[in-house]
Amino acid sequence: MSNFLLLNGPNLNLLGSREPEIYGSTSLADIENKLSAICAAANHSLDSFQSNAEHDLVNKIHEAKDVNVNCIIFNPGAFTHSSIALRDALSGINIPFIEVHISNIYSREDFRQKSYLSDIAEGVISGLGTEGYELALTVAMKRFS
Ligand code: CA2
Repeated sequence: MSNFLLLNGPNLNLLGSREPEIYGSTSLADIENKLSAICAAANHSLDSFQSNAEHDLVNKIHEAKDVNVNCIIFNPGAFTHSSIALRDALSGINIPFIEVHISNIYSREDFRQKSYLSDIAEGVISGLGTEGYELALTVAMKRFS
């Protein structure tokens, strides 16, 4: 049995309620439930956490080490483009993570095209909608179980 962590950053609690043309109509709860079901069927566990606060995300990343998380599936939201603190937290724990973006950050504004995390991620999924989370989990279960 392996432990996975689904981590979502700022404003992703709004998924499904606004801007469906960019982020789709699936809610964060739908995504969390789907990934939990996939994990349960494979006898793995999934912890899901969303926060709008950078320090809560940093603390959750630190905690992942204590509870032996095998892989983190992380959509850092807008912190992708600004947060050295999240980068340092992820660098410090030595747990693989997969960066997920619902939208294609490379087809959007210039400021979204810089990620402070991508070069230390196992890989990045961007632009495949909310299915990107499931794709990340599929790979995480194969590689990090
Ligand atoms: O495409 C992604 O998943 C992003 O990480 C989403 C972030 C954005 O800042 C990144 O550049 C790309 C924004 C999340 C905001 O989510 C909302 C969802 C519904 C309604 C409003 C915002």
